[in-house]
Amino acid sequence: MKIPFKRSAGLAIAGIAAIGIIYACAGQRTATTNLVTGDAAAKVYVAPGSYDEYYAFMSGGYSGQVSVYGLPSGRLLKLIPVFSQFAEDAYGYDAESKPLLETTYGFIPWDDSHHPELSMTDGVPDGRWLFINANNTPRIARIDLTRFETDEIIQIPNSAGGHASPFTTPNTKYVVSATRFSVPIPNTDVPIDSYKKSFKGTLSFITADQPGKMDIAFQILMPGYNYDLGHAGKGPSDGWFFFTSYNSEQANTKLEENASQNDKDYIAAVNYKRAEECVAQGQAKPMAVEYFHNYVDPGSRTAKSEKKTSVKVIDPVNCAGVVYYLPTPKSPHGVDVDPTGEYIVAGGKLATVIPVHSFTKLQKAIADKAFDKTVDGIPVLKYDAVVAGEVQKPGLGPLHTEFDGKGFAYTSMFISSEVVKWKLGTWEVVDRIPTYYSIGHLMIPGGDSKKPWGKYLVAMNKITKDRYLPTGPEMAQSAQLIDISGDKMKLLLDFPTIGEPHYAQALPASLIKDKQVKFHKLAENTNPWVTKSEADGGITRAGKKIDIKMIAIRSHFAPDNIEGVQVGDTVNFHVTNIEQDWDILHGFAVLGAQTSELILQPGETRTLTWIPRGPGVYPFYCTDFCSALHQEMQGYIRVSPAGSSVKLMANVSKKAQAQLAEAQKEK
Ligand code: K7E
Ligand code: CUA
Repeated sequence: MKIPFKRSAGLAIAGIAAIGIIYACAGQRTATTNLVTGDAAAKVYVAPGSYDEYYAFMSGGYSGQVSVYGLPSGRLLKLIPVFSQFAEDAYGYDAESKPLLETTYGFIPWDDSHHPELSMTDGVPDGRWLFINANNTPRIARIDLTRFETDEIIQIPNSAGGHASPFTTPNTKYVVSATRFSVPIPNTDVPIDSYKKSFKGTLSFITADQPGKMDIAFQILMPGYNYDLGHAGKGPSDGWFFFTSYNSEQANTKLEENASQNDKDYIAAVNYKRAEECVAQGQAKPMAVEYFHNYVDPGSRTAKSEKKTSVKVIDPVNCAGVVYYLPTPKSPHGVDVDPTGEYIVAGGKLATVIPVHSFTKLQKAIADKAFDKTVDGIPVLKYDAVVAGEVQKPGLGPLHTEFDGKGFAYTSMFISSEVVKWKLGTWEVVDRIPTYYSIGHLMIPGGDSKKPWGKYLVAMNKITKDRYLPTGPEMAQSAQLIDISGDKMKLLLDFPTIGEPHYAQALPASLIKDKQVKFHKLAENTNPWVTKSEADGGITRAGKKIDIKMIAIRSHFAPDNIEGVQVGDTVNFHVTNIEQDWDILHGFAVLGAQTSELILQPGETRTLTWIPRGPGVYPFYCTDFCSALHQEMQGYIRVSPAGSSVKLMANVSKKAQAQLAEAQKEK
């Protein structure tokens, strides 16, 4: 589970060194305990009933989900399902949410997610949405932060491995996605060793500022390298986007060796305003492709899928000035832009320095045509013409950098297992702190934005080993909270995480907490199967399809006795929770159900599909402890043999019958 990351990152050689260091660290437990200073406990203590200061959104990595933690306590607040089915709330199981996971490859129940990204206004996280990428089958999801729910997923065509994603532009006009794996475009049956000739990369810009309407604005066709990470420019560099690439060797086998030959790979600097011009001038060619766009209709809370059939593709040969390459040592991983927008920091994971490019110098180098060569229409700038400086002897295996807004940068060092603090402009290392163990990403709330809230840093570590009570061969991955408010970094807290949190973003809780939806208004529920009162419940048959409309309220279902179902029927329970009160949920489960249970938020309708296998009487019940009479919240459904003469029947209460009669009289 952790090994493939090292391999894919080309860190095999590094990995050997890392193991040595891991064991070295593991042998120094006393020393690590002493790293925690006296007031650490007070700094992370959030008294019962009090709130945390920040929401932190962590990717689940191979779990495909997002988990939400409070900082500084490290308390887990919620798990938001995104790219994987989730039994706790029937995400990806019930009829309403399943279409979110549709792709051109069919229904995908599990993916790998890496980078949560908050929406921004003027380069600062604004608390509207969180985006996250699916890495394996490239997609981008939008999570609405008034409900902490996935509302939209768009698939990225002409792409394989959506890793450099979904980094946002300063006003969330675009989120991006780049191919990690180059592939034949369009993908077709060719020999793998025709890589250099037939394989290409793409950089995709996806419009993101309209909920429910994400679309691919354009793609840029790139040389067949591996595109790894990205970040938007800001301030003076607003309008530009930077992507790291490795494998400029264009190896198609044994990359750990063959893609580590060149002294320098590239950062692709994309002028996306120029790309927009080329699209407007008709220089982007429409290409026939298929991809899905899935989104939740707000009234019915039901996901819909639409298939799209074309994208606009820009070839840099036909759009001069759209992309430049910045030579960057050596197989760079992260690329991070400082709060001023002037410095572009690369994590050259096999490099001995941290190279920093200057946006001002980049502009001058373009004006001066300080080019080494051109690759597929893309000018390669001279390293000396664009580099602002190099952080010397930072440690081993620099991966990712974030900023505190006070002139300092913090870089994660995978191999030497530490966070290194250095000064922008002078490039001197000013502090370092060990992490336990093998840090990947690090995160400062707002730390990739124009205005970081530079009080805490969270280290996300790949290896946990001896940090917690052992739990067999697999340990939870570990995050560490570090106080960065002073000159010296101070370790405050370890907390376990869910899946592998490649990255996280955080923002002050005040930006989100007062905007929460507390329940869905029943009057606004437009689900075709909504049941708004007991009198509306009932059963209908259409051929072998049975639809049961049912309400749930403390502490009963109505109807709760159902007959007339036959073996061979498919039964849809459409259950509406008619509560109009915060946090009053009901559940629904029926004996022998082959999918998940249902969990119903107040005011919403969800559907469980059940295929009874034999005659009998099957109980159903509420799975969420909702009241003192929760255990009374139950019912029965009778199933008869095929062809039976038992009549369709769904009981409703006397009160509901009276209401029904009254309503009919009025008609
Ligand atoms: Cu470095 Cu996928 Cu951002 Cu993991 S990636 S560490
Ligand atoms: Cu409804 Cu328990």
